[in-house]
Order: sequence, then C-alpha cells, then structure tokens
Amino acid sequence: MDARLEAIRDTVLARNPGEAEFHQAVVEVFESLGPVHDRHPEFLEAAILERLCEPERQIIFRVPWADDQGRVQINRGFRVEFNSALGPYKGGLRFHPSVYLGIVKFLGFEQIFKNALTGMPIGGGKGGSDFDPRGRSDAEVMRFCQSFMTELYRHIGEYTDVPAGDIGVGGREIGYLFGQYKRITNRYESGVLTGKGISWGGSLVRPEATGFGTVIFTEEMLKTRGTSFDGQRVVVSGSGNVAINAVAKAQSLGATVVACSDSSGYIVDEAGIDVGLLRQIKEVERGRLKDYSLRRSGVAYVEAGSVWDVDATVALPCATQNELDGGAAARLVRNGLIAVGEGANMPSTREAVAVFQEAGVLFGPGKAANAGGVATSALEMQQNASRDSWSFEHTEQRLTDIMVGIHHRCASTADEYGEPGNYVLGANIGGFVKVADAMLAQGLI
Ligand code: NDP
Ligand code: 2IT
Repeated sequence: MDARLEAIRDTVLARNPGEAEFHQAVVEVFESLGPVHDRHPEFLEAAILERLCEPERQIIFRVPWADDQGRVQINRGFRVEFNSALGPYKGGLRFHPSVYLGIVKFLGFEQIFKNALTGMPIGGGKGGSDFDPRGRSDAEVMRFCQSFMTELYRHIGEYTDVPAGDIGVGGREIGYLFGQYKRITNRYESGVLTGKGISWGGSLVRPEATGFGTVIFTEEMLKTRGTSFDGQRVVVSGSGNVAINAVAKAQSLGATVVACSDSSGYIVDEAGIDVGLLRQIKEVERGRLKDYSLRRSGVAYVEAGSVWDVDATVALPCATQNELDGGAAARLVRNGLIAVGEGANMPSTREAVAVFQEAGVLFGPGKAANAGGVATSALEMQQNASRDSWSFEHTEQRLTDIMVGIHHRCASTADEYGEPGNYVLGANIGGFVKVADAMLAQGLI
C-alpha cells in the first residue's frame, strides 16, 4: 500500500476497534488508491480519505417488541448514514443475528463506491438489526418492523435517507416498514423506501435486479475473453433473493447452474436447478433447501462442507461476507474456474481475491457486480418522483444499460491506470474519484 495511505489506514483502524469487516473493506479500497493520489494531491490536502472513513452520522437504537407468547424481546437497530456527496443516503437494511456495527459500517462503506459507480444520484448508507427472522411468525416480523420503524422514521425521507432490503429484509418486511412510516407521519411518501410492492409504488424488475445484474456484469467480463454464459457450468451460493435470480438469469443465457446453498447445506442438481421449484420452496413456503432434494429426483443434498467443493467454470457467490476463502478459491481454480461475479457483498476473503487475480480468473467485485439492485432502487425512486410506472421491458433495458456501463467504467479505469482486467482497481478508483470530486466541490462538510 502507498505509504501516505498507510498512515491514514492505521488511524482509521485504531479509531474503529473490533470492527473486522469494516477494517477489511477499508484496507481493500485503500490498496487501490495510491496511484489516484499521485494524480490528485488535492485529495490528500483536503483529507478526503479521512472524511470518507468517518460516517456522517451513526444511529443505534433499542427495538423492543413482544413475541407471540407475549414475552418482551429486545434487539438493537442501526442506521449508518455514511456519505451524502452524490445524493441522499441509500442502502439496504439487514436483519440477521450476526449484525453489529462493524458489519453495518463495512456495508455502508462499500455502498458509497457502489452507488457512485451506478451513475445515479445516490449517497451511501446501510442499516439493520441483530433480529433473527428465522422461525418467527408473520405477526412477530410485523411487530418487530413496526417497532424498528418507530425509531427509524425520524431519520429517513425521500431527500434524506432511503432504505431498502438486504439479508432477511424482502418485500414482506418493506411492506410492514412502509405501513408504519405512513401511519406515524401521515404521509404517503413513496420515495422513502425502495423494494415496495408493485401495486403500491414499487418497480418492476427490482426483485430480480441484483441477481440479474450480477449475471449481466459477469457476461460482460466473459465477452472480453471471447466467451459467454452459454454452456458454462455455474455454482451459486445462497438461495435467497440474489441467488435465485442469478440462477434464473444464468440459465436463461444457456448456462447450467448445478448447485446452490443455504446456511444448513447445499444441493447438487446436475440437470440444472429447477428455478420454479426453488422459488416455490424459498419464496412461497419459506422452507429449507433440503426440501428441494426431497421433491426432485437425481438431486444430492450435502450438509457437511461447502458449496465451493462443487466444480464450476463460473462461480457466483450470493450469500454473505467472507463465505469463499483462499483454500476454496485455489480448489476452484485448479478445477477449471474462469470467472467469479460477486452477487453478495465482500463474499470472497482477501486471500481468495488474491488467488483469483494471480490465476488470471475474471473477478467482478461486489461493489460493481451487484450494483444492479441499488441501481434499480434508484429507478424506483425516479418512478416515484414522477408518479409513473415503467414496463418490465423498459426497466430491464435500463438495468442492462447500467450494468454494461459499470463494466465499461471499471474496465476503462483499470486500463487508464495500467492494470487492464483488474476490476477491483477499476471499481475502487472509478467509484472513489466521483465521490472525492463531489466532496471537494461541496467544501469542508
Ligand atoms: P436473502 O436473505 O434473500 O438470502 C440470503 C441467503 O444467504 C440465504 O440463502 C441464506 O441462508 C444465506 N446466508 C445468509 N447468511 C449466511 C451465513 N452467515 N452463512 C451461510 N449462508 C448465509 O438475502 P439477499 O439474497 O438479499 O442477500 C444476499 C447477499 O447479497 C448479501 O451479501 C447482500 O448484502 C447482497 N446484496 C443484496 C442486494 C439486494 O438487493 N437484496 C443487493 C446487493 C447485494 P439461510 O436462509 O439459511 O440463512
Ligand atoms: O447491498 C445493496 O446494494 C443492497 N442491499 C440494495 C440497496 C438498495 O438500496 O437497493
């Protein structure tokens, strides 16, 4: 790392003790930014990096609710409003027992650069709770969401901060959150949340957008090597919103997706995953992946080990951070891997990224490859602002154009800085310069 940036990194790490994921995200970005500061010494003089690493505002709050037995439960809620240089804070809410400030800050930090890469007017933020929705009834999830919004409402707004979904937060939760916001404020403010239902202000394609976008970005990377998804053997991790739609899109482009996972195990379906059955089990029944293997012949369900034990030519990690380590990366590379598109945020460890890059595998980092979700959220905001709703075809074309544009921006930035094919460098520099320029223009705030 550039020596000037090392000193800033050390300060950031010391100021934020015990936040391993935030440290990892910061260090990964800093490693790309040395050459930018050679060209732009004004960024150092204006302390852009020090400012970028300090969230503009961090909110931590109590979320009390009553379970179905009438027992009082307490969770912790977070919203980190990281950077508003390019627009209102924008980013999802994650409900998962592992959530703590370090996770929310890593996600919020990544979101700044991701949102900049989309070219849309959105700043970076993230939030969530250590609430575990698994095994909770609809009524419990509703009461939790209502209590969460009873504090969050005072911090968000169409022009301030616009949350959406992430792990554990989908259409159902956004519905309960929106209902409570409306009730408290007496305002039908569509643009305050994205990922809404189609009949009440949502956008077509938003549910599919992250998974579709990841595949579109990966297809663009494959094209640079004269190939495509057609005929590839693909493994996807996770079986949630991003994973299911990545499976669907990859198969529509002629790939065979042979495996996917949840936190209990993974399935191997050599015939290619039946997306209809997967949606039925995961989206309609909220069931476990094991059920898939019980309802379709020729499918193996594996509880031990990792989905990355399954060979693939293209890997799409779509579950969670640090799910793919150096050992798994080396095994995949030995067995013929040519490309990785990160649907999840930071799913590959630093060791895994190094293995992929040294082996010459096409590697699309999450902040570029999964930006289709937030980009389509910005399209939802656009539709809300003009009280319009677009067709599926039009919205999907906008998403495609945005993903092709992000790929182009990353690739051309990597070329410009003398590292062709390095999408990590391209994404970090491409996103950073845009935000840094805006921060300089807006003065010391
Ligand atoms: P969902 O809650 O819909 O699905 C998450 C999936 O990942 C589930 O299959 C879940 O399994 C699995 N998973 C979650 N945590 C773990 C864990 N600790 N270990 C193993 N498996 C785990 O979330 P999304 O599909 O929305 O999100 C997936 C990833 O994509 C996240 O990294 C998210 O930040 C990222 N992302 C999401 C976007 C969106 O629009 N939703 C946009 C951009 C990125 P189980 O059900 O067993 O817990
Ligand atoms: O990580 C992400 O980009 C998301 N969870 C989506 C954020 C959004 O505001 O749509």
